[in-house]
Amino acid sequence: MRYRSRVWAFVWASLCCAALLCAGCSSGPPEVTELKHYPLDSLEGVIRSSDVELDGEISADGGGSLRITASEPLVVNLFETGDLDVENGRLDYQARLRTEDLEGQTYLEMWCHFPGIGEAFSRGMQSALSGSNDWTSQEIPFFLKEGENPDNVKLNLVVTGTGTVWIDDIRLTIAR
Ligand SMILES: [Ca+2]
Repeated sequence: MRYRSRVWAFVWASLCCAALLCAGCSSGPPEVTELKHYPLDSLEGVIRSSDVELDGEISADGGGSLRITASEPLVVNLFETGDLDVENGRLDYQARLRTEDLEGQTYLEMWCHFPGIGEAFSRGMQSALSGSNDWTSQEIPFFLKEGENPDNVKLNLVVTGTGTVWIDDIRLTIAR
């Protein structure tokens, strides 16, 4: 009897493991969908017009970039997406950044607005750049729970000091 109960315990444990593995298999890797792409080959759609200009010479994608010359700390409001029908996933704001003689830091910032709730932000302070850097890829996530469906997302660039920052090839994706 004792032996049999051990066997059953083993069979039961094996079944549980198999069920867990299957659950892992069926969910698979997250599916990534591109919601917005702003190549910044022109100033079209860029919200903030002061302190920013198109740079046709220096770019990450070969088609021009946006150059920000900061003489004081500033938040550059680049784009607003308007209503997006997404929830229950990870929003990622991606961009290429380059800096020259930056005193202070620069990083990406994203604000998500939810109807009837308000705004919440995500900031890339942990991967902030300062000084001089060639093009680097930056990415900040915002985790949307089920039912959290933003009616606007603001894509900003924060500069906490003075210097020159280039931004290029902005994308907003969702992984779910
Ligand atoms: Ca570009």
